[in-house]
Amino acid sequence: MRAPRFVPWFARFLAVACWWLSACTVAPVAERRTDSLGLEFVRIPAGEFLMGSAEDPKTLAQAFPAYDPARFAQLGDEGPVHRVRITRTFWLGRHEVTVAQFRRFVEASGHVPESIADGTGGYGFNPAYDPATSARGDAFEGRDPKYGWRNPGFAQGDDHPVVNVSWNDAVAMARWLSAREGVTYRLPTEAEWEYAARAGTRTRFHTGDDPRTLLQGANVFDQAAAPNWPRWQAFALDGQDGFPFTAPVGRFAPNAFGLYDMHGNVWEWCADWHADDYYAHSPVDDPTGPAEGSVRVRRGGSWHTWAFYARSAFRNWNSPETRYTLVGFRLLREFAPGETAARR
Ligand SMILES: [Ca+2]
Ligand SMILES: [Ca+2]
Repeated sequence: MRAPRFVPWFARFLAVACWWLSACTVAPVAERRTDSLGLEFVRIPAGEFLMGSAEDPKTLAQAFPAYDPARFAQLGDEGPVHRVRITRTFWLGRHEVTVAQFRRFVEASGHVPESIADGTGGYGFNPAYDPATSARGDAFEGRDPKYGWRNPGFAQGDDHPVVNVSWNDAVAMARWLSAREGVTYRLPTEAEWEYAARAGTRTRFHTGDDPRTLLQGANVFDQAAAPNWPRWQAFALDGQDGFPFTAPVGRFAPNAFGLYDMHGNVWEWCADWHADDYYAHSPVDDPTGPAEGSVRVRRGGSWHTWAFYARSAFRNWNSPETRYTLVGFRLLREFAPGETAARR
């Protein structure tokens, strides 16, 4: 008996419909909230991950041939790789804190940023400045009162990440927001930061192992930035990310948690003191860093950072009063707007 003519047609229709439905299936949209200052937060679920890196210097030297191999023997604080459990869901800034958001904080709170309060200013880009002429070889001119969060020596729009802000300034903003919103704002711990940056990945960057993958996901030291520092041309990313200085937040692809600029744009202050040997004895659950120290951790690299130092595992640090053209922050909120402990 002859099969009804509509069967093949219907089968084809079903196949096309299934393909269309699957093509339309996208990754779940990250749950987001916005607070009264306009800061957006992304819900980061509790979970566990492997923190740190155990890559051997030979492998790194092959992957980053322009670098002096001695650099790869200086990464002891990235190990040992160890399991960390983040036991509480938290909300992390979708973006780095912007110039406009920091200005609103300063204007509403009366906080005087440290670069102004101590009178010594910040750092800035001056094309006429030669790092070789400075005692420390600083890449930027400073400290100088003409530089600060309002003026890093290059143009910044309101939607760029604020720079020249100290760890103390970042904590002051978190405390002010905590009082204003009635919930806890703070800097992320180093463990929360790396957990959030990796978003389930074990690769050097959340975009992959190859530094060139950063072109899709980060504003780092690239061919757009290199002409301003020709001595470091060899370390510039092989490609154009389009930004010789800071970029507006959120211009590159987010990671799997929906967070932007975890690599590059600006270094981000973390809550912790830094210690080289901390990973060897840190607790599994919610590590918060050494009880005391002299320098605070910063993470993720910046618009001026060579790709190698923008890796998820890389740890850097400065004294809490440091202010620099490359360092900003993102805030963590322990509860979403309107959320209570009972509902969490
Ligand atoms: Ca760049
Ligand atoms: Ca960043």
